[in-house]
Amino acid sequence: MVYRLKVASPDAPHMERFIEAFRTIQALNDSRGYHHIAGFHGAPGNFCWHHQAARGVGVTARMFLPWHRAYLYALEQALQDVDPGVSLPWWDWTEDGIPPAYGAEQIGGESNPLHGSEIDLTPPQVGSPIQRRTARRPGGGMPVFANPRADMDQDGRATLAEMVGYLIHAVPDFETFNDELEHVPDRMHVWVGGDMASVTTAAYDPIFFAHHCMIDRIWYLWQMQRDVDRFPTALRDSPLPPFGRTPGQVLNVQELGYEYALMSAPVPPGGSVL
Ligand SMILES: [Cu+2]
Repeated sequence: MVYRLKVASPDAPHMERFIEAFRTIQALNDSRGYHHIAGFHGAPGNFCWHHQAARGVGVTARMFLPWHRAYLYALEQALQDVDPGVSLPWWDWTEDGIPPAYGAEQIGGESNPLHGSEIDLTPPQVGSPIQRRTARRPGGGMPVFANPRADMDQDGRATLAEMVGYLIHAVPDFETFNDELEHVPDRMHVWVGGDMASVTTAAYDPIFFAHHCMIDRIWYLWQMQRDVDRFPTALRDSPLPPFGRTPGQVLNVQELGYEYALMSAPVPPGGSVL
């Protein structure tokens, strides 16, 4: 069992370990490598589910959470091939903008693998070639705010922390939880900007996985408040390509060999703010 911990400074022991494993798989050019896995989400694989739809699949279904859980797990498995004790960290964007571990261009005199990665996509994978390093424009893509929390305030809506607390504590049914939660990543993708703002390239930015790890943790905390099996029965055995798993097989994270360390991560207080 590994514990997924919060993103911390690059010299924290779990971050050093994660960064080293990440550097290793980023350098692999085969199916064990970061670029291959990054290609599942948008181009060239286009397997991801958002807002009950996946490209190339003519079915409407709430597969967003299980698909992204299986996706994070695939990356974690690739990292664990390098270092069996490594786990994915989660970025608590209710507290921080881009964390230094992801924002720094260099760490300890070496290039920081979490800062970005090379994209190399050519037709027919994409309409026109994308061959460059990933980029971010934090606060771009919408009026500039100091942090994502301020962005939510501007709309007269909840802060991100309030919204997360509300979702975990006050929304009992999976359908509402899923649909409300999906608005949060949309906002964060736009706030990070650059490649994160496009489904086609988002997963090539390493921060994608720290962001979705936070989403997965919110789902886990929601499950812990209720029961892990609260998921539409009709979707339980649907395939989640390309992972060879079903939603029913990813509901219980302990069965996948990981957990979120609750003690290091106080759950935001509940609220009825939406
Ligand atoms: Cu996605």
